[in-house]
Amino acid sequence: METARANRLWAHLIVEELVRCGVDFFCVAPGSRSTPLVAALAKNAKAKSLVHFDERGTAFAALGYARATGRPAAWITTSGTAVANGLPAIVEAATDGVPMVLLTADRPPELRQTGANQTIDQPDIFGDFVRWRFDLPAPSLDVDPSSVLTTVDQAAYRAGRSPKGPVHLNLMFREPLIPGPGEDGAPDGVPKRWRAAAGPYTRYAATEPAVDEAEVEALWERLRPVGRGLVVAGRLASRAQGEAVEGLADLLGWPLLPDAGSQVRLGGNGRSAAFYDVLLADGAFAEGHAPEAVLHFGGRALSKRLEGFVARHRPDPYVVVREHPFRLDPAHIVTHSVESGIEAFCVALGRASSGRPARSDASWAAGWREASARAGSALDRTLAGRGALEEPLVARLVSAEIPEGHGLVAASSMPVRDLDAFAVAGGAGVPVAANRGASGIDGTVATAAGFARGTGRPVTLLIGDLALLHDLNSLAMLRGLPVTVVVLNNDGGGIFSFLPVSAHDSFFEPFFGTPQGVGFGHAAAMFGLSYEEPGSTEEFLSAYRKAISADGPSLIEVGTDRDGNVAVHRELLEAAARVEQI
Ligand SMILES: Cc1ncc(C[n+]2csc(CCOP(=O)(O)OP(=O)(O)O)c2C)c(N)n1
Ligand SMILES: [Mg+2]
Repeated sequence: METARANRLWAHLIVEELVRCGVDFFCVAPGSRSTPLVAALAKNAKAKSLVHFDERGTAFAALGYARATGRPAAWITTSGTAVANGLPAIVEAATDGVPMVLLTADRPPELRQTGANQTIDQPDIFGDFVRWRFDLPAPSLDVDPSSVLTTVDQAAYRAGRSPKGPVHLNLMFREPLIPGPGEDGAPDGVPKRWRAAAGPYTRYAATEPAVDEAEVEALWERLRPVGRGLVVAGRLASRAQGEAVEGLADLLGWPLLPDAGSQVRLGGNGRSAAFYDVLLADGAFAEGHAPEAVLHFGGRALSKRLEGFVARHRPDPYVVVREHPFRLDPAHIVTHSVESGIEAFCVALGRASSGRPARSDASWAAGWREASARAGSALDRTLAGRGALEEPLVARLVSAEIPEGHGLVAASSMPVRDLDAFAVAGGAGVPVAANRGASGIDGTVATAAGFARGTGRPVTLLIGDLALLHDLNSLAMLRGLPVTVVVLNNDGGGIFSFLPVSAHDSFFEPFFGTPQGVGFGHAAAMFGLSYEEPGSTEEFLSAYRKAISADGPSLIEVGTDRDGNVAVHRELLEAAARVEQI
């Protein structure tokens, strides 16, 4: 049975080589064509796996794992539409520079384009959303097995080097797929040099994009005379990056505006303008605080008000520093775009500043900081005054309560925006993940499952009702994981009530509001999550504290009202603006 032996050998090489490259977490859904890969995975003592029945979920779990660890996970699927189900997560990973290794099983060439069962055109299915793709031939003992190893090494390297992202290996397997249980010994034909070693067959020395020193010097000369500059910390991959950006803001003497995904919005150093989004809602403040320069790090910031503010004032210089080469300039006003490791750039700029200190205006930075602190107090007073469990209050309570050592995932739509705008300025500096590359509301529960596995921490997921319904079956992945799902159930898409379309009474509700009229108690029971439906702040706090200290998953459902939610947002912003005008 040469075919089965060749399949076993190649699958063993692929799984073991990925592990040697540091890709040791495999997200798997059941299927037949991928049998050789799954059999090799099951026998590899160093590999860890997450098994779930839905490929869309396993792909998002791989994404969440990589967000937690900075390392790619591998995604194994059978052939056909199973492969297509990976696309949403792959789009998000490609857009946000998250590494991932896709292993899709396929039929051999004689069955392609023949109408054979579960056979579709797979090799280029992900188009430009993968950084690299390769269609391996069906395993054969006549092909040098070293070629399999060098292909895997190239794939792992291309996923992890700049620009990071998904890579795709399409893997054809001919039947019989694996040897029978009786003939199930170790694979033979393993390259000798590799068998004797513990590391990868080809070791890639990765280069980090480093910025030319002369460029950095010139940039510092542009930045140092600026009196009124802003540092924006957009979405960053780690706490270390966030802290490096905090340090640079101090060096410049400019206020730091930390996005919810910056890893320093929660548990920051106390010197940032955490409530900048709330401040910018106040037209007078925004007009009186025009920046001369902006230095932006990482992914796009969530705040639409910040985007509009910067576009209106057209700061010059406006510098964007990112770890990949892609443009971040929706308003077409960026003057310098720097591709660099975030920490490396901060170190380089620090070096360039030596002996040539920044000449910032101290009252400018203090002005932002003090206004932000006043806004924070105004939010507390207003929320306490209302008493009811409103969406911004729940986001604020979670940010204040979540302990060190935990992790937080925020869904697209209002949950992540409320966290951005209304989270407390202090709190624990927990890692925060949000799928804001392409801002989908899909796959969020699965992302949280992968994030929990990757961080090894208890995780809180703050999510809207539609996003939870969208990924309901991923609740099955939470079994045994300490994940607390806090669902803000406003019976539909609450974000749309903030848009001009909400004035169109004749069609708004059925097409945008989209009320589903569901509660999540039955889903919690179906998937084995403990369930609470608190009706007051006290009940929420007690349910949340209990849930986050449990070993298993919990679901806390908070019922809110979409119209009331618009009103409370308005009230909070007005209260903060009023403080400024006193
Ligand atoms: C996959 C996907 N489909 C549609 C959208 C458009 N969309 C943005 S927000 C939103 C509503 C989300 O509702 P919910 O999760 O309940 O959050 P809420 O708006 O109520 O805060 C939709 C449908 C999207 N971002 N992603
Ligand atoms: Mg909703």
